[in-house]
Amino acid sequence: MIEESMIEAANATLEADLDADYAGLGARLARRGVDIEKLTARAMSFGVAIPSWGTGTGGTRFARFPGAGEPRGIMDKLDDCGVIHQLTGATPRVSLHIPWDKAEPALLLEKAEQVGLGFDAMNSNTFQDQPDQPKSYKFGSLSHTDALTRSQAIEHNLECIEIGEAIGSKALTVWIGDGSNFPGQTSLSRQFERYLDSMKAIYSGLPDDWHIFSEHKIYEPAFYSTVVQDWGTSLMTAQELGPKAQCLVDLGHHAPNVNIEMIVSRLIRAGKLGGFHFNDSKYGDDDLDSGTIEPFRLFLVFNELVELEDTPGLDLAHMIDQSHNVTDPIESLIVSACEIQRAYVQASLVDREALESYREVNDALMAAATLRAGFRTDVEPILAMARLRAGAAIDPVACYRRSGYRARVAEKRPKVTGSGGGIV
Ligand SMILES: [Mn+2]
Repeated sequence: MIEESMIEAANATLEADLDADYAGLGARLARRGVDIEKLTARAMSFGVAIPSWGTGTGGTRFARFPGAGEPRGIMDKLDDCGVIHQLTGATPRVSLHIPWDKAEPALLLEKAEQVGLGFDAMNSNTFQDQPDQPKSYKFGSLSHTDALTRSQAIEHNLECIEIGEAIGSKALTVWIGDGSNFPGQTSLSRQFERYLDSMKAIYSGLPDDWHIFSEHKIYEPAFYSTVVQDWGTSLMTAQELGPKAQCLVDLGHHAPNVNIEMIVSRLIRAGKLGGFHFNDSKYGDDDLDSGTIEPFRLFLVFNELVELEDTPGLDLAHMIDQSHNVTDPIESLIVSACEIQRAYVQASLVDREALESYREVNDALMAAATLRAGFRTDVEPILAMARLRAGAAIDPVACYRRSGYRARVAEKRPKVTGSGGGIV
């Protein structure tokens, strides 16, 4: 972790400027009838979970180029996640992936407490073969033609729930790589039936206060068809399973230009939106950092969430899921958490009353302008003030670089040489 005194010293040099910027923005917002303190309180209440796997350098199927001080295992990952939360004040929980993060639950809890974190949704992995597993997932897992392979995948998911229960998690996210690479290779309908049957078996092992999230993805690793390819299939799954089943929307898992904010709106209408995996993409699921390519789309997603935030039962799991191939993962996760929080705050300052009145009289131009006024507002002083008040860093990346954390852990963590990549 980073010394508190170091964060305080870094903040001390920036505080006067921040106060001036905050006061200026506060005055501008007041003229629009917006109370800056309410926005700052909202920023402080916002949290997004860090994916444990995001703390390692990601890769493509071509290569992976690990950086210095790569985490050796879950305990190192939790250290890194602790630093991200320490500096941003916006990432209070970690989402684990099993079996990658398997460890004694008592030790996980002890470490999480040490670094000031809790646990978010659990993630199962039936898209890879583990060294000791009897059945291969080469041709699928939960939807495999072979009953024993399906059972093995179901058992693994039940084990993820068991581990999650021991560490205070309340949800399981299921994403499968099942699909096909050739037309005719599989029965599209029977494969889906087998998937549903397997999901029902997992659902029956779900504790009462848990949720199961089905995560859709348009393609890859299967390149012709994917069993849970879009939100329609995900919604059908969630509806068929029951009230504890919901859909998880990973922003990168859609075709380019798909209107994701509409999917968000529809899933909330159906009472089936469970959470998000935030990231960004240019072409396909290339897992770029949140807010780097299409910040306006991120804002529009949050606009739906804020507009519908009083919907009964809406309780979303916000998680990041992206691949950091060319940056220090800690820096990317810091910036991404702040970008996600930024979109939330920008969406929160949209004048909803005005927007609604323009909609009612079909004033498309002013409705769009009202929405854009939120997106165009530079809310950085609000985010920085939220961090300062939470004891985090006004400028988290600068503070992180000055701390020398990466060089320090690199001394303890052995150098990892390049290897074939792969990230979900
Ligand atoms: Mn995902």
